[in-house]
Amino acid sequence: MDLLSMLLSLVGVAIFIAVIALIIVAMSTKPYPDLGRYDSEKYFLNEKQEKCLFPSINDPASVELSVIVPAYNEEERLPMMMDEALEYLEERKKKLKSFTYEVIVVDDGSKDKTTQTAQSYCNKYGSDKIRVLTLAKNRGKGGAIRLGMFSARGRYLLFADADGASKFSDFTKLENEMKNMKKDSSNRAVVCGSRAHLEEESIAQRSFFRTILMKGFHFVVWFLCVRGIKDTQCGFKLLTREAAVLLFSNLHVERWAFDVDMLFLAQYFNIPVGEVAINWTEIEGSKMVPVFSWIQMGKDIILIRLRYFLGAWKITEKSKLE
Ligand SMILES: Nc1nc2c(ncn2[C@@H]2O[C@H](COP(=O)(O)OP(=O)(O)O)[C@@H](O)[C@H]2O)c(=O)[nH]1
Ligand SMILES: [Mg+2]
Repeated sequence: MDLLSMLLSLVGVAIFIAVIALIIVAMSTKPYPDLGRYDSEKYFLNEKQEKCLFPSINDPASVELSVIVPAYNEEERLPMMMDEALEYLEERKKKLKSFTYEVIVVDDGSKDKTTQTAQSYCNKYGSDKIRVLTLAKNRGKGGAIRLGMFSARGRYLLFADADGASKFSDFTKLENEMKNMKKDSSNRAVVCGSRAHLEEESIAQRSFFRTILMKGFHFVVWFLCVRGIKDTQCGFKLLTREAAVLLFSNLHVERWAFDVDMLFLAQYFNIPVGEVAINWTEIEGSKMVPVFSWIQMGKDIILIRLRYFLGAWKITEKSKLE
């Protein structure tokens, strides 16, 4: 066999393997996300420890702002974040009586006392303001935020990390952008907090290897999924109720890469997306396992593109949940 025919047969084998891999990806994929919840996840405890049913995102909004806090083993980091957020929200309410809010802490199957810690805030402030959604099974950050959003009453929905890495008062920056930006004809829009302006500084603090990984990650996201957003991963994002129901009922990724899936869907639906620089402090105790989580996210992002491209993941326009 000469060199050319050997090369040709190698290419043939590679194509064959790639096709088989694509077929396996397509066939092993569930077309629609699992939006179900266990019975116990439909209720919260009020300040009298009575069981109450969460409302649905299909109901009309009845408060101005819902803050969704995904929390996994956060008994230690959560109090600082809650204190800061509540100081801001209460201050604002004092100034403007018509301002109404709720905070929903979603305990994503924690093994520590996250639920009890969060419930103590409900006992103090009342369940009109603070609610705890305790998931029976760990879903991942995206899955937890989804269920929090589906239980929320806000006209606007913000999600914020439990470790208080973002300065809560920067919410006003997101809110101003949201109020000024053009929504689509169904009042859908998303505003992302952004740490892109801090990149230079973080490169100075990071090892060369982590910088390469970060740049590589940005490139893969840009190349395959989301363009025009500098920081897709920031855990501080504001959505209109109409955007939240459509995006989160189509979201397929429940783990770290869920932001990329959410923004990919926003671009698919032509939902306007804004980005605003915010303050950010890295807080000790990150749950991301450096290299492992990055590889997992990279794999998820390649699969997002592939699965939507193959039609293995379906997207629906209907914006109400069953
Ligand atoms: N729901 C859920 N949230 C998680 C999980 N792991 C981390 N989080 C939350 O995601 C947010 C950011 O997590 P963190 O560990 O600070 O990540 P980092 O800031 O990106 O390094 C926090 O609110 C965590 O509680 C998880 O498995 N499930
Ligand atoms: Mg953090």
